[in-house]
Amino acid sequence: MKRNLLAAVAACALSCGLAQPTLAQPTSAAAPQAAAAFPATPQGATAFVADAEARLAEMAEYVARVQWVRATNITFDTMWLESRANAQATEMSVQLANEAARFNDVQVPADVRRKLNLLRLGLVLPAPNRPGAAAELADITTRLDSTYATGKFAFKGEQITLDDATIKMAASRDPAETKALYEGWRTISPVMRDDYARMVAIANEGSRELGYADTGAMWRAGYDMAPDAFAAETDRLWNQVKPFYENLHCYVRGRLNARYGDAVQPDSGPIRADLLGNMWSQQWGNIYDVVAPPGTAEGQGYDLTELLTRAQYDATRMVKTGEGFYTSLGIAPLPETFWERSQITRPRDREVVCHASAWDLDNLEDVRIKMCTQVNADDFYTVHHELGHNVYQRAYKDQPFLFRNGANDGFHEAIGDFVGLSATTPTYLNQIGLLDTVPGAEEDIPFLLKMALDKIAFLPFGLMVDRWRWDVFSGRTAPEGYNDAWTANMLKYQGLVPPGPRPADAFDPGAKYHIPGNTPYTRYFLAHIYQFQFHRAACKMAGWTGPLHRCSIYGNTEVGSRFNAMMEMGQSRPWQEAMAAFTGENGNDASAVADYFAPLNTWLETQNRGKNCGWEG
Ligand code: X8Z
Ligand code: ZN
Repeated sequence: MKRNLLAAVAACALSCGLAQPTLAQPTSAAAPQAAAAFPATPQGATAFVADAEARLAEMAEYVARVQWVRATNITFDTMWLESRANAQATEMSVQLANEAARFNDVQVPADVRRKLNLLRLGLVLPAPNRPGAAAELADITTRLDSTYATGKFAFKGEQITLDDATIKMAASRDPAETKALYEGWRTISPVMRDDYARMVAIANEGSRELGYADTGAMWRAGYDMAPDAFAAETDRLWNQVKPFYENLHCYVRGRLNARYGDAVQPDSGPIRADLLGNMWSQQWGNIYDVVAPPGTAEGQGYDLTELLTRAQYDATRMVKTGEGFYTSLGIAPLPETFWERSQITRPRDREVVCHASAWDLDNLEDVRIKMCTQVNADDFYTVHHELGHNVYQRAYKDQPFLFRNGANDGFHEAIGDFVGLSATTPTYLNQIGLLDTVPGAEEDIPFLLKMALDKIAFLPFGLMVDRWRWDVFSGRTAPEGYNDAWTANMLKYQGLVPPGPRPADAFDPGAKYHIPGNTPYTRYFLAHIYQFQFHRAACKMAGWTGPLHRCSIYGNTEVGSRFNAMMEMGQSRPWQEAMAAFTGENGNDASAVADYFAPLNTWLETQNRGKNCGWEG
């Protein structure tokens, strides 16, 4: 995850996780003095921004450390502390955002103008400027996040956690079992619904005071283009890749039908969501064995989970291996404190937030990850993903505080995913000794199918989460309709249905981390486009002329230094310039996704010939 400016000052690093910090020391008397100290002149604006950056930096570190303590040890007291720290930070951020408006009509240097704008965009959930609002909002967000993190449910007579359920969901091929897991995990979230509705109301009040129509409009404003243009841009990208998703959906549906029969999965209409090997059906790679090309038996000649287990990897070795990829690009090794202070596995003796995240505690060198790493293919990917956040954070640490962030939030999510595209190639797995031989061209379709199950299947999920939230924030979806709207989005975008009717009190969105965690999600949709743009450009730079899915940039320091140059820019320039700096392209472009998967798309079309693809809804 990536941090938002003020708000998150903390930083949690990026995105994921945190509850959303905000900044600052509470300082009651500061506001009235601001106008006098910083007159509405160019010099006043410059001094105001410098002062804001200093205050925010201090608050950010304070909040990040409190958040870290809560996220790695959830108790009544750590929740109390985090809630208080977040409230202070939100108050500071809101105050600075409002004060920034005094310079709207003052002619200021471009970087000062950019920072003034960023001050207004820094919060994920702004509180209105009335006593008690920030505290109430902070209580709710800490409670929501902690409820998710500590959720457990009964399965076969045992109380299980999400970690356990994730592993079972990946491995189970028994539809009664996957249904029980799907429904069981969703029993943790009905209790969140009223809190969520109240949170939406408060944050919308705060967003309106900052001049936005609602909180969703504020989120869409962070992309160096008009918010409506950004929404239209996500539609355009989705339309570019949708035919491909429909081909994959059609093929997978047919294979599930062959495996489970008409009573479980008909060969028409939507797919049953619990059959896809993932609690939210967001990545489907875990059911590769079920959908492997007919005639190839288990298809792809290796299973990464098996290779890691056979080579006796443990969690720390997975992280060390991830670090090794980055250092091979010429990027500095992680600081010693990373190893001393990170949470790499789930502690046995306390409640923690297991959803993976990367943190930047002091906005300088104190970077860490917080994971409950398991030795499997999913976490091999996640390790590279999280380290990408840390690498980005260190690359932009010399920027002024307000520019220490990703070019946009999709960039932050795309760094590690881009590296992961090389780090999952058979060539690389062979180089690091995990795979004995590099398979030939006969493995191309199996390999691409496996990748598509994760990367293409993700696209509609990456879009639908915030489509739901945008409607919630705008009021188009009222609290009574929260669950139905979520289910309707699953059908509309993903072509999926739950395994059975949902109970009247269901709040299924609350069972996905980023909803109670308040992490905007469109960033991951963007990252699933950007990582292919980065990969295509990097492979070209490396002189690679073969198929993109076989390209690995491992060990290429020239690519590494050009990538680092883009990362060093942080958020100092519009993201389009950062994109151009590395790829020579100046916009979002899904053609790189099409290029990467082209052979598979052709293959899927042949497999689907004569079928009635698609679904109603
Ligand atoms: O939340 C994450 C990362 C942390 S930023 C583990 N991801 C999304 C998710 O799990 O839903 C990475 C891919 C999508
Ligand atoms: Zn991330």
